[in-house]
Amino acid sequence: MNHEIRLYGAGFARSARCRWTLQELGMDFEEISAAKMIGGDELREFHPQSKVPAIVIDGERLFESSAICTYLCDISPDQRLIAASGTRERALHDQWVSFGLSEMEGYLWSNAKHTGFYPEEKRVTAVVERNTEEFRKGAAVLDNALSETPFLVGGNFSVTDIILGWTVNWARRMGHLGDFPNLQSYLDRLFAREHCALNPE
Ligand SMILES: N[C@@H](CCC(=O)N[C@@H](CS)C(=O)NCC(=O)O)C(=O)O
Repeated sequence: MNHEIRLYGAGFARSARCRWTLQELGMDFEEISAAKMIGGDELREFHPQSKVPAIVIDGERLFESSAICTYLCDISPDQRLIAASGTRERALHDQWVSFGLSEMEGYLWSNAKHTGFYPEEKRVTAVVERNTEEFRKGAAVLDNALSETPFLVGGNFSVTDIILGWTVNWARRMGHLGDFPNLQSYLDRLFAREHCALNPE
């Protein structure tokens, strides 16, 4: 079934997860380059915090990159980029997405705020140190999981890897992968994919 899809995105931002998912699924879509719209009222119509990504699918709005990617896969079951709801594999998808966003990405995001996004007077160095410790605990769990399998669910590439791969690549770009060789080789496998949308720098 064809869908009318409009993605509000910005380069390598989290919207890259959605672009990559759409391309893996072979879905047609229009991407609005929304970097300059962030924080403004026009984008707020599609995202309550006026952030990217936001998407409009057949006239219905959705935000949060992991929810968007998961939904796109659910409406394209023939592409087998996600397991069906109620299966063990789907539970593992939910597990790793929750884990990656709460135990890893949240700390990276807070670090980005305390090292750059916030004005100097709001930045707290001690928060960055604690965040980094907590991030490393999460990264160690993922690194250990990837010592036994090339991809996170069922040994095959899936949308779970698109979502977690973005987080791991952000960690690499912030210099946090030194002690986690399995995360680095995981990224190598992701970068080798034709539609990989991760920032290579
Ligand atoms: N949890 C959200 C995060 C969205 C988000 O923070 N997007 C960033 C770009 S990667 C953004 O628009 N930031 C602008 C801001 O925070 O003002 C998701 O995964 O979609």
